[in-house]
Amino acid sequence: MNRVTTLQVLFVGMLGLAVTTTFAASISINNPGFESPVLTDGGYIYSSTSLDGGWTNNAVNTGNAGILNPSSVMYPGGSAPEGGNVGYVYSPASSFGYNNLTAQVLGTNPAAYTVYTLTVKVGGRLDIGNNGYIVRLGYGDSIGAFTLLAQDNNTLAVPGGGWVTATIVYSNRTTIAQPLQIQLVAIAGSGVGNQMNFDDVRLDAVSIPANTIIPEPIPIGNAGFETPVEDDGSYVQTTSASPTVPGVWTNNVGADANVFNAGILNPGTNSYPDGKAPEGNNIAYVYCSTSGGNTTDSILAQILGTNPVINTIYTLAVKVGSRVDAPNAGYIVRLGYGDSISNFTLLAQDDNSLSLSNGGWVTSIVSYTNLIVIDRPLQTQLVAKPGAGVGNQVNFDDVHLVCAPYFPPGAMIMIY
Ligand SMILES: [Ca+2]
Ligand SMILES: [Ca+2]
Ligand SMILES: [Ca+2]
Ligand SMILES: [Ca+2]
Repeated sequence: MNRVTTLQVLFVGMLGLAVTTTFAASISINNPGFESPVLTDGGYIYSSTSLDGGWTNNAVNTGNAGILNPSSVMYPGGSAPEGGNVGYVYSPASSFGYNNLTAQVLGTNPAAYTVYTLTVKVGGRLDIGNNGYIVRLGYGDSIGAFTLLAQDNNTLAVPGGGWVTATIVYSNRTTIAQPLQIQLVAIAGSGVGNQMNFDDVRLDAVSIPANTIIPEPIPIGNAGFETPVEDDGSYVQTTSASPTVPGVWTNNVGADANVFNAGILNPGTNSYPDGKAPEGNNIAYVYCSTSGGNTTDSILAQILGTNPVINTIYTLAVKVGSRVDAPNAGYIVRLGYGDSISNFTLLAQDDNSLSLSNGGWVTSIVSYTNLIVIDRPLQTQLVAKPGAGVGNQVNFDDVHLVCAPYFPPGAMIMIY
């Protein structure tokens, strides 16, 4: 029997779950609150390899992860968010640039058309500093054989002596014949005793209809500007000898007098509250000061590895920020195509539609529905407009591009 139906484009994932759900099933996690073994207040265990209850370390530094019953020196009242114990991961100065972690391989494989929600409590001790966290959901039967599905790379500021809840939502399209794996990471820092704590790990799964259209991410190199690793307050900039930002970003240095018009920065407390990036530890800066010789827009661009596909909706999302200690004259986020900055055809842009507040971040979203064949690569451009004032710049972070099939209004799709 033939059946005629209309498919609807449902943006799940980046734009949130837009389908009616039935119920969430919890996926079993061993020792999810690190309550085994029972420890006295202030007590801890550690291991260079495995911990009680299924957690395994990457074992680069002996003792880099363990289980802890925090004392009142570490957290107010010596309490944990759940039970009495928490997990800890330690990434000391000696491992700067290398992040230690603890991981658990679960007994369940990723299922098709399933939305996974992972929540983890993340804490920072009062008596020891931290350089941020990463919570990862992926698959693979060992730490060395891990494939990332989604992560929260230090998007939340963790207060000393306090806890936040990291939440990852991932919509999975196809069955994967390897087990789910959770990784809890402490980002290495130059501080002594650099450590993150974790607790109350939960993973829920919800089935969604098998005709749900889940947008596909388009790979963007160095999308969070985390390469190279920079210490707090330090940066790398372009030079006349190397007119590109590390990774695959390129600037328009040939277009104006100032070659130092873009770079990568780990913001210090002088430029953003808590010295925090929206994602990870680094951000991009694009600098366009008329006092520095810039008279045209400064552009940081990436030419992507795919051409625009016909009948496809593209959605680009970029965090845009303004430093406390530097002026800005506005930003532009562009989606287009072309194999160089000068050979660029605009498809859609956000030309400074959001107001930037000093020390704050907004999310610029650019959407474009492509209905024609284009035989040149997609390109994204992050722009700072020229302005007076020393240090005139805009900052960018966490660049995401997804695509989904477009069905014209009223399109009838034959399903047999
Ligand atoms: Ca606990
Ligand atoms: Ca305690
Ligand atoms: Ca970043
Ligand atoms: Ca910082």
